[in-house]
Amino acid sequence: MSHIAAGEAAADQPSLFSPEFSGEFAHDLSGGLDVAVDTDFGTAEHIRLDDTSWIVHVHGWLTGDEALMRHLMTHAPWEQRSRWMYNRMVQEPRLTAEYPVIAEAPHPVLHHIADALSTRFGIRYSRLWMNWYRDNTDGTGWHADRPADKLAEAVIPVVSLGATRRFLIKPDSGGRSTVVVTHGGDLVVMGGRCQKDFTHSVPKQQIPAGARLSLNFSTPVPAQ
Ligand SMILES: O=C(O)CCC(=O)C(=O)O
Repeated sequence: MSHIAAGEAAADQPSLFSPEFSGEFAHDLSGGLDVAVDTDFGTAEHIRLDDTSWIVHVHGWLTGDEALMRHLMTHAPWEQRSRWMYNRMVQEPRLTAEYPVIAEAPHPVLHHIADALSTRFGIRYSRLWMNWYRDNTDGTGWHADRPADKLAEAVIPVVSLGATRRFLIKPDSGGRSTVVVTHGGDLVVMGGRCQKDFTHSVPKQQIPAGARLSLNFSTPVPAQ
């Protein structure tokens, strides 16, 4: 793992949702939640995985993550999903909720988080799926994200709310995992060929952890 660049904290930067922001978004976009994002991405840490794959870890990108987490826990359409594992159906060790069309998500804060990410990365993020890791015994196994794994390259932003967890990514061809420790409010962006040449996971762990939500933004179909 090599760090290409590390930005400085941008605590004083006005953000899309902050009351001091005096631009065209000065009206309340947060829908009553005390949530803000750093539209300068000032705390971005760039992690180069190989020549064609990268991660950007933006520390504390979103403030007010606990308030947003509580709101989503109460209002999002959470499901307990099951899947076949070998020859039996097992419950996934997490809850999942999806907004296939973010524009239809009930809370405006989600639209504006998507807009901030779309502006930054030049990709129209119109779809959101969310994971709720109830505690340290929940997790996500090694996988690449669909449908982004059909593309040669993709840029997938994931916002963490709540408890600190470990996000791991490793080359398909073998080799060591890169560990990114995500705190509530952090943004982790997987870019380049991460969905082609790497798999990622959020492992279950022995160390106790409270609830964590991850907000995963994507495009509806693979863009050409
Ligand atoms: O929770 C995370 O940080 C990643 C989630 C993920 O990889 C997925 O849902 O596909």
